[in-house]
Amino acid sequence: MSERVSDFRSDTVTRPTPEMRKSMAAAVVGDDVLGDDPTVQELEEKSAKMFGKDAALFVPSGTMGNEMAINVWSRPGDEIIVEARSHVYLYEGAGTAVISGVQVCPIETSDGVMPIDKIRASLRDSTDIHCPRTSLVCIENTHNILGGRVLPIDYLRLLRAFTSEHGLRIHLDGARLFNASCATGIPAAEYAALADSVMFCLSKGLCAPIGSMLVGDSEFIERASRVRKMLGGGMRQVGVIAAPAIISLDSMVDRLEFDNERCHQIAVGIAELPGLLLDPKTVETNILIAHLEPPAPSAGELCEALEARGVLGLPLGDDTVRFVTHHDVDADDVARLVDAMREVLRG
Ligand code: TLP
Repeated sequence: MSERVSDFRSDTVTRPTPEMRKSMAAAVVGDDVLGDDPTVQELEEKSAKMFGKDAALFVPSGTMGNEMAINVWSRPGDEIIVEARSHVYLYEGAGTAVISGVQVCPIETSDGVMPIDKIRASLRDSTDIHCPRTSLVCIENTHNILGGRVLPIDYLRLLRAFTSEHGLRIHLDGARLFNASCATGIPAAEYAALADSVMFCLSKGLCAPIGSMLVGDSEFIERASRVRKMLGGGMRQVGVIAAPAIISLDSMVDRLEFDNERCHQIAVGIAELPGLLLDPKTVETNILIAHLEPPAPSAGELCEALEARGVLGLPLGDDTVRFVTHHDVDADDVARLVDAMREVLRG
């Protein structure tokens, strides 16, 4: 294997920039559990403002932020509606069941957009003693495992009207919401206005080393902060990691458009290869999911062959592979990935 590695496994692999490292050393800190850390306060105020919400809470991970929101919006024995390939359903260790005691009702889609009719048909009759109460709809924008798809704003408006009519809450897993904003030009606050709570990640394309934010109204954040403490997510002199996160919000958001563009270039470069099922039109942001069929090798074998050429991708099962663009891959890395894919798949 050559020395340089082009790592497309995830945007979570991004490292803090030199400016972020400096900010960590210089950060003014205090005990955040006691409400004393000015750097965390600055990050929370900035986040709330960007998302047009009352308040925000710094949390150690996106997973914890999602699970905290689910816990606040539901009671044990409730049912929540989730997309069938969403992160909260597939990749949070059944935290919904373990932490909040809720049952999930997954809805299958090809693009993350759960049809309102299907949601309506999934609502449970809470007046019937046999049924759980439906309390929450979780959405994911962009949708990771369905290939970084952006949920259309018109759909989100319809969903909001529907949930208001039925007394349901909406939690938005916006781990990569800024990638959606860059793709559509729609500000994060406009998306956030159509949800009761939003989680977004600082440690993915925005390059911060650790952390995510949960935003919502004051009462929600007050309740969420109790849940964070219960889960062991109350952190002390955490200004050292809030400082680079502030740089993320100030200077890493707009550049996500390059990641989106590069991902599209990869899609165009590899779409015609034998055994690859991929429509470049569906690659809207920084995640590319391609399905494989003969004569292509399995996803595991493909990733091994790529690794031998200094390129990393992520196999998702036997017949699906994921490539994610981010701050730490440039145009040369993109060319390397496309060349390596051509070499391997054309045999
Ligand atoms: N996603 C990771 C893996 O866990 C799959 C990745 O490499 O993409 N929501 C969404 C939509 C996510 O993609 C992720 C992480 C999370 C939540 C959780 O964030 P963290 O890793 O901070 O807990």
